[in-house]
Amino acid sequence: MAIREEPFMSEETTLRVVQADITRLEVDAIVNAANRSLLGGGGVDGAIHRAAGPELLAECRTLGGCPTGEARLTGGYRLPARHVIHTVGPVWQGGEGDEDDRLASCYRSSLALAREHSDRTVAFPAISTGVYGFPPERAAVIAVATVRDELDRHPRAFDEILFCCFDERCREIYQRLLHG
Ligand code: AR6
Repeated sequence: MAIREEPFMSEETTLRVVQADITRLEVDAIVNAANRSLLGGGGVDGAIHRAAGPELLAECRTLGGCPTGEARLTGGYRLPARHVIHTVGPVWQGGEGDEDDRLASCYRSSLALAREHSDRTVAFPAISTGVYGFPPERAAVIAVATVRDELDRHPRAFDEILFCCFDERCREIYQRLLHG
């Protein structure tokens, strides 16, 4: 799949939108939109487990799951990425169930783990916007605002944050949010 790149320079860190299969990205860490079992599933989770190989599932089994809004880090195994940061997004329930805060927490928790492990380039999928049904535009606003806020708090922690979109619509949304 062709990768389209839309760089946006913040003061210290580049924010970039790419339309790509996240399993192909040569970054320090990719984020996985997992479920609370951390034992694999469909969507981006399934693609990451297929590309990383069975060693990833073996490591995930040792973690004992992950609550919604938190994150856990594993190796990347056969992926180009050194680490996979597994985070569990909220299932969309109409917006009345704290979904916005839980989604923001996924981005914050993932970046906190990346910092701890010196991962300076990190790629996020559009967490919760597939099987979990979160409206894509609303999710992207939260993703961009939360990442920008974290970069303000930790201005030298990262070289590049990528928002990895699987489809054109997602890419357009992020492009608009980043470029105004
Ligand atoms: N690369 C980048 N993005 C992708 C890829 C890929 N290879 N494949 C899908 N997407 P989803 P969720 C996009 O459903 O909504 C799993 O079964 C997809 O187009 O993967 O958080 C887990 O185990 C969408 O924009 O994650 C959980 O049970 C985005 O990734 C559940 O799904 C997220 O879609 C999590 O649901």
